[in-house]
Amino acid sequence: MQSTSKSVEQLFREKKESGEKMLSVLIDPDKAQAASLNRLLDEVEDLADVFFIGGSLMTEDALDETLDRLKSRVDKPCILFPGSAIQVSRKADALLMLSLISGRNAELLIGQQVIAAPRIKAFGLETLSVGYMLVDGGRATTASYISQSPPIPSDKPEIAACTALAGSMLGMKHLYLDAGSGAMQHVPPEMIRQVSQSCDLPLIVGGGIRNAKAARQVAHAGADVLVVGNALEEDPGLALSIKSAIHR
Ligand code: 1GP
Repeated sequence: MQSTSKSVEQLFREKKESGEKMLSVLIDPDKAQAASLNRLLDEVEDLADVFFIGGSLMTEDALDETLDRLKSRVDKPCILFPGSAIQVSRKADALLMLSLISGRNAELLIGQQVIAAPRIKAFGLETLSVGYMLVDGGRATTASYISQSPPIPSDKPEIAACTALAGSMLGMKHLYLDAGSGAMQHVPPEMIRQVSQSCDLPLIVGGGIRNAKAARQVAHAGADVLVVGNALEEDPGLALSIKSAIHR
């Protein structure tokens, strides 16, 4: 890591053990022009615990530039959340080494990781192994379309819990339940509850968390790290209410 001495994995583990919920602000490099990013950071730089950077589909070559802008303003871990092997940058502090365990697309279970691994090693990036699960959030998302994998039905928490358990038995150290960016409904509390009870791993939850009430439900159900993207892009001022809701 560049900006802090503690590893991100250690940070996630310690926060989980202390019960302190974390807020991750998702930055989409395609949408992070200087003015909009600065407007977002004015509101969130003190409230975010970490930043995730990435997206299921990137149409601009803006990853390095976004990280430069971000790191010139914040001293929080900037963590890549890659949709594919091209989303690797030496400028980040760490990378979520995602394996899409809810899907059966070998390319996203292991294929893209094989392609990215040598560059990740050469860059010296910290990697966090993550069992990544897509959950139906009420509409087709870029994540489910691009990954060519059906999401877990939202009323089947037991499928998510069994998938999480298998991921933990395979050695994954973090879990991520994602309803997809812009989801109509966030991951249901019952699914979060069953997954968090199935194994003792830091649990990241995102997709469709649009206000403080939703954030409180998600945190209360057992999420350790809440990821918010769209809602804060649209209204950065929401960060304060979301942060206080998850800390209550
Ligand atoms: C999606 O979890 C993120 O991968 C964030 O989703 O943009 O809907 O907050 P939103």
